[in-house]
Amino acid sequence: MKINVYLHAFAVQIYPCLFFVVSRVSGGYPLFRMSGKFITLEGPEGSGKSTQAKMMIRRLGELGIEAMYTREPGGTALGEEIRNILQHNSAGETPCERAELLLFEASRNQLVEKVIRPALTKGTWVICDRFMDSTTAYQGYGRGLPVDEVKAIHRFTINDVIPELTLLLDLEIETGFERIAERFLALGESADRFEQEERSFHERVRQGYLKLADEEPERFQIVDASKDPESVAEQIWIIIQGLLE
Ligand code: Z5A
Repeated sequence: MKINVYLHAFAVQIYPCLFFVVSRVSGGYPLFRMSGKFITLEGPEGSGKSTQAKMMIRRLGELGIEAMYTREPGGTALGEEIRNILQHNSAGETPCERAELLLFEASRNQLVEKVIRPALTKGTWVICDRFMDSTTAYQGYGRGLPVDEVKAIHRFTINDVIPELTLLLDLEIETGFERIAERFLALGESADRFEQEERSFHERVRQGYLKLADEEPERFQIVDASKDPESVAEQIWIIIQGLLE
């Protein structure tokens, strides 16, 4: 009888109080998100995501904050294999639209469970070069797959590992193409499957990104990526300082 009374008191009074305190402390998110911060970089091709990710990690390091770089598709051994299939048709055939989407999601789930979640749990910041919004922008808005269904698949894939901040490096498509062309010339690279898509595809992707940012202003920050790398880094650093506070 006495045990029942205690159990009842715990269920009705103590547990709700504990839940309230814990969720206040953790900002309403699962506890593992308390320590490391998860930041994603998004944007059209050539917008400077990789360049900025590396500059940001260097600057965080100067403050004694451990931060790691990872990218999509890829970031794990399995993910890098999938990247090869997706970008260079290494399986010998072009994936159908929904198969393409699911390959991106498979690479993502592997990255989430093997790299991102463990790093965040340890308190390491994760700076990810593309994440779920790339799929919404490219496969949803770019290819024309139903955006609501694409977002529902993300929820399954990311399993509660949600970016705290998404930096959208916005840039005119033409400027991005020019930067990539310069890089091809300098490094002797050739265009992958996505880079061969026509201009209108990339324009739909860019507009899709802007729509996503408009829908989730609390997560997205739009950065003008047309400036020189140092000015873009400065815009980003102002946003990061907000996170540090
Ligand atoms: N994709 C998808 O469809 N669905 C998905 O779910 C995911 C991806 C995750 C991945 O290719 C492709 O997969 C991508 C979308 C699709 N394809 N597209 N298009 P990737 O990883 O190889 O490509 P990317 O993510 O677009 O990376 P990128 O082309 O290398 O661009 P970036 O990382 O944004 O830029 P960067 O490497 O930092 O800079 C590019 C060049 O510009 C380089 O020579 C820099 O020195 C130069 N640069 C950088 N910043 C500046 C500034 N500020 N001024 C002038 N020049 C600059």
